[in-house]
Amino acid sequence: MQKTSKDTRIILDPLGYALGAEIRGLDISLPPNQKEVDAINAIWQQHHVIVFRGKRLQASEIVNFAQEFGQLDDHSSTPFYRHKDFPQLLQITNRSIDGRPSETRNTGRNWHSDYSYTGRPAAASMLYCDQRPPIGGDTMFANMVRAYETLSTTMQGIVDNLHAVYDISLTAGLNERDPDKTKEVRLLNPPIAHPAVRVHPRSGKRALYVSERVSHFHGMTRSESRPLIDFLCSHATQPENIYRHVWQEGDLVCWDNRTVMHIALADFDEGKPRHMLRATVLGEQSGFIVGEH
Ligand SMILES: O=C(O)CCC(=O)C(=O)O
Repeated sequence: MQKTSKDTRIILDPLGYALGAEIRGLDISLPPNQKEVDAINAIWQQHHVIVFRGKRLQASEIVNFAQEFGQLDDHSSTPFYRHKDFPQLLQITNRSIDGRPSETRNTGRNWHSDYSYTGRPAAASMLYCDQRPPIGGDTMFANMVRAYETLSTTMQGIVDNLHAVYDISLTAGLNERDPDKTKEVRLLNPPIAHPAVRVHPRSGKRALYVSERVSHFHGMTRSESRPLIDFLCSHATQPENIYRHVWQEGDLVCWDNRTVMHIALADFDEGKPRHMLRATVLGEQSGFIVGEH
């Protein structure tokens, strides 16, 4: 199915049943005009993940494009992994950085929404594929609006009243990183409680906001919380609720962290380079520090 927006000549191809759409007809090496931004935002709100395929971009072009969609994070909550000239770009790579083995090679190996462990969880992320392994290195996305809407009304009522405590220590791969940097990153990001249902500021849609980086629900013990966290995560990640992106070099994949969670799969030969750059659009202030480590 194809739909064309008359004003912008944007072509839209849905990629998945639950979420995901490819946008064609736009040269993303140039900053979009306001009409194009509005058209992209409308598609993004409906499909949650949007994909621009196969356009080789410079770091500056990624930043110029991304900043049309909101204020970009300078990644100060994870300061060691930023692009040296563009702090608005986080390097997710298994190439060496500054002559040292990369510590972000295993970023994203459990289901999460970006920067949920901060007081300003990301609104959106835009991930550019500079280099991909010959096979695999895919990323999967889950539609958290659909996950919420397919809960029973009783369960919706329960999660509506919960705050989920996000703990950066549950970030997959953290323990493989330099212990001093990890300690600093933990101090920068103490455990924080966010509403377990996030309301999208533009669409007003309610989305489940619980991931594998939740340690417990505020006011509940960890053992009380565990079965509910596990249930909600497995409910949200059922195959029919997923879009799986198979990367090509030059792809820019943009997801809305308020309505989607994602996971980076380790389904590739670690000896082959995979190099990605991520721009992160800041979200609203949210949550309260719970003061436990
Ligand atoms: O490398 C990927 O495919 C995704 C990385 C990730 O999980 C993230 O940027 O939050």
